[in-house]
Amino acid sequence: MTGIDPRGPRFTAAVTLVVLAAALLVPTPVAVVLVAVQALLFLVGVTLGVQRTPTGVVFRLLVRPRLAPPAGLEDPRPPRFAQGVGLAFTVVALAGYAAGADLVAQLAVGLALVAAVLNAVFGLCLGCELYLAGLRLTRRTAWRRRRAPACHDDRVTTDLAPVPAEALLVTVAPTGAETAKADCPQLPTTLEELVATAKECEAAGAAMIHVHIRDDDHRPTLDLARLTDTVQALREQTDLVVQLSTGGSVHDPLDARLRVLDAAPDSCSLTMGTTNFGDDVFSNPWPFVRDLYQLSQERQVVPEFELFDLGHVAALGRLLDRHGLPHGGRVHCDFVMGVPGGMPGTADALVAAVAALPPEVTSWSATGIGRTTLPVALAALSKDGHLRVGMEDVLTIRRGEPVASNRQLVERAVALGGLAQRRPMTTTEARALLGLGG
Ligand code: KMH
Ligand code: ZN
Repeated sequence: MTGIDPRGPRFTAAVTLVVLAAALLVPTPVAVVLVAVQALLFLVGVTLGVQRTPTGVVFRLLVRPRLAPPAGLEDPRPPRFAQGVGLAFTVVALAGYAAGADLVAQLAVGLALVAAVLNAVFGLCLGCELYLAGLRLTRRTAWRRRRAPACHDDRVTTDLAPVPAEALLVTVAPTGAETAKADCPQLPTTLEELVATAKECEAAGAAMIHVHIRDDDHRPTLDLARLTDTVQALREQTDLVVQLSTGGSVHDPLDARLRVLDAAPDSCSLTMGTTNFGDDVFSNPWPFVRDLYQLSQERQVVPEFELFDLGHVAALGRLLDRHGLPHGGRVHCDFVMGVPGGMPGTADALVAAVAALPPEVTSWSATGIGRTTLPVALAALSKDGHLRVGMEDVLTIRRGEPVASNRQLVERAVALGGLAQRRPMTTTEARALLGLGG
């Protein structure tokens, strides 16, 4: 789904305002013609989308080129629904005129006019609000009806192949940006090491890889050429879903983190707010979150929303409300728990966070940092969630014993999943889960 410039529907509403206001001022025979024309315009909006109405086309060809780029793009479905509401009012008006009930007709035109004024003048689209309210209501009902409230497929987009509930997505986060190679020589920091790890982890049951890269001195980098080479190498040598980190390290500037999408990964991480990160701050101000999200929509990169705190869960709801669904129509998020400064890595915190997820969410995974890795994994499985594991998040396999390899962590996640009667998801299923077409 491609987003649209929100000023287009507003322009269309302004034209509607003029047509409907005129219909209230002219004699009935002329009013009937005007309302019929407006009904036809609404019909086009419903069938083809508001951006393809004659006014939408005029906006795109003549108005938009004279304006600054939009602050963001919007989901075209709510305004399309609003066109349907407008159509209903104009049909009622035409029926009123036909029945000689001019007052009823004028009332219907008047109500449609009020909606057009609110949209054109104040940017408030009542039909869109109605659409979103309906969406929330139906999804909440579906959510409650589900035996397992956790994840999977049928709440948002029923047009994509469902993924069996027993399939467990295992994401491997093999490197991270916060551990030094000198402290952990088995950390994969070169491209060769990363690809070797990725292949091993895929064979062990991982279906997605969350990638941070390092420079020749093993330090975190967001160098675009390296990122592009990494995506290409992972695509050539594995079938894993390739997710690039846009979090980078706590020291990376926001503009460099935005540029990560230039490497065209399948997926990108997208953290929903700022978090204290030990002694540092992992900065994610709202404008950055919004810009990164809109860029992901434009570039058709599927985001994984990283949620370090309960406030991030609320922010995700706000983002989806304001800017629509991600590319692909699925909403996948990952709880990163136990970061010093974020939510604790406990079953209680996970239950609270899952309960607060917006209804648009179609799947989620969880990872616990350090010693919270096992409690979080077990709690996630008990809530039918998916798992992220890897040396980005934990460096010991048990108390006092360093992790030997990422494969070891993936194998453990697969074994835990097996106890919960979940089998590792294939990469094809992972693509379906995440809304990665093809
Ligand atoms: N390295 C952390 C500060 C992400 O990859 O998107 C941020 C992080 C999140 O790892
Ligand atoms: Zn990361």
